[in-house]
Amino acid sequence: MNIKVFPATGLPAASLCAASHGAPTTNGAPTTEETIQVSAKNFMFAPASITVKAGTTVTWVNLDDEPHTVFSDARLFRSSALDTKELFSFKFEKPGTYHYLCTIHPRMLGTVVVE
Ligand SMILES: [Cu+2]
Repeated sequence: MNIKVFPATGLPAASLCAASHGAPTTNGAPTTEETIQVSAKNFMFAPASITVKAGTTVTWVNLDDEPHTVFSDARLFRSSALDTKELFSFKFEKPGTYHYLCTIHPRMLGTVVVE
């Protein structure tokens, strides 16, 4: 038996994805909400040292075939073991200098300076 399926016509195209922060249309103009990506690759964090503004979210991505972690010296944040292509994010609210490492490969060191 055929069941008649009504095509979903007449629905408005998904309403404009409301940009959560009224970013100007200028391409690439950063607002106060920024995301910076750091990769873990070849057993190094790259870039190993970054400087960001307070309120910036830093996202680490593991591009190696080995698991890595992101572990703050000050225990401000710690990821679980990230498999290939897995992400870990942390939002830096307070200015300061934050050192971190990979607990599996402690020679992997990185620094986030928050201004
Ligand atoms: Cu590692």
